[in-house]
Amino acid sequence: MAKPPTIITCAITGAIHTPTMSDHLPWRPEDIIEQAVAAAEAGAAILHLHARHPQTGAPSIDPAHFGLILPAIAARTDAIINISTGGSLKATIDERIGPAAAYSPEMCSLNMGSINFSFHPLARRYNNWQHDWERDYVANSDANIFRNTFRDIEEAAKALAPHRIRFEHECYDVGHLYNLKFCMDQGLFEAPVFLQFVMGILGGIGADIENLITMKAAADRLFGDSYRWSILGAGNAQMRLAAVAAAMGGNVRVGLEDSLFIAPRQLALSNADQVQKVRQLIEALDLKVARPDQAREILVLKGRGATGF
Ligand code: KMH
Ligand code: ZN
Repeated sequence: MAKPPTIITCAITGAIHTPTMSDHLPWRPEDIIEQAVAAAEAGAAILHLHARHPQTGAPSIDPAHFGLILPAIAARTDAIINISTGGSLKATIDERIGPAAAYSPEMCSLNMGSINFSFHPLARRYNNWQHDWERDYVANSDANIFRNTFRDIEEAAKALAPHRIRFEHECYDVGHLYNLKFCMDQGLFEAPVFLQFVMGILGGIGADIENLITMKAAADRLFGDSYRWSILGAGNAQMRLAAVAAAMGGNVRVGLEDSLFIAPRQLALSNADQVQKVRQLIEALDLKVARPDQAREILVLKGRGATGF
C-alpha cells in the first residue's frame, strides 16, 4: 500500500520559549503574515500560529491580535490554520482558548500535561535582546510551570467541542500520552487524535531517538490505529528528529517557534528556510509531502469553510 504523504506543520513565531532572540523571527503582523504565506508555499500544510503584541512584540493571546494576522493569511493560502492555546504561562485556560473560540479554526494546539518549561540557560548565551521585557522573561523561566491540569484540559475540550476543532495534542513526555488516553476514555476527544511529540524542552522528555521509539510504542499500545502523529524536536534536534520520524511514517513540525536555527550556529533566515530543508529530507527518503487537502483528509478536519475567518 502506498505510504501516506508526510504532513509538514510550520510554527511561525515564538511565544513561550523563543520570545525573539533572532532578527528573523517574525513578530510584527505583516512579517508574521509574509512568513506564514511563504512557509505554506514552501510546503507546510499546517501553520501553527501565535500572535504578538503589534507594538511591544510580546507574545499575546488577545483575540484582537490574532485578528491582525488570520484573515490576511487565510486570504493568501489554503494551508490549515492551527491556533495555539498554549501562548501564555500566566493566563487561565479560559483566556488561552479565547482566540480558538473566537475564530473557530480547523485545528488548535492543546497541551496534555503540566511541566516545568524552562529556557533560562539561553539568558547567558544571548545579548542581542530586541525588547525591554525579553531578558528577564528568559532569565526567570527557571520558575515557570506550564499549567495544563486535567481540569484545564476538560474545560478546553468542552468549551471548544461545538467548534469541531481537531486538536494538535502536544505531548512533552510519555505520561502525557496516558493523560490523553484517560481523557479519550472520558469521551473528551474523538479519533483520530493527532499527537505532537514535543521533545527537547527543558522540563520535558529529552530529544533522543530512543525516547522517540518509546513515545511511538506507547502511542501504538494506547491508541492502536486511532491516531496520527508528528514530531517537534526543539532547538538543534529539529531536523534530526524530523528525518527519523518521517522515515518511521510520522509527520513533522518545524518553524522558528521551536528552533531559530537552520544548521549548527547558523540562524534560519525565515520559516520557509526550515520548511524547504525538511522537505528536502522527506523527499530524499522517497516520501511525498502532503498538500493541505491531503492533510485535511488524513486528519479528518472540518474544512476551511467551517472556520470563522
Ligand atoms: N513551542 C512548543 C514547544 C502551544 O502553542 O500550545 C510549545 C507550543 C505550545 O507550541
Ligand atoms: Zn505554539
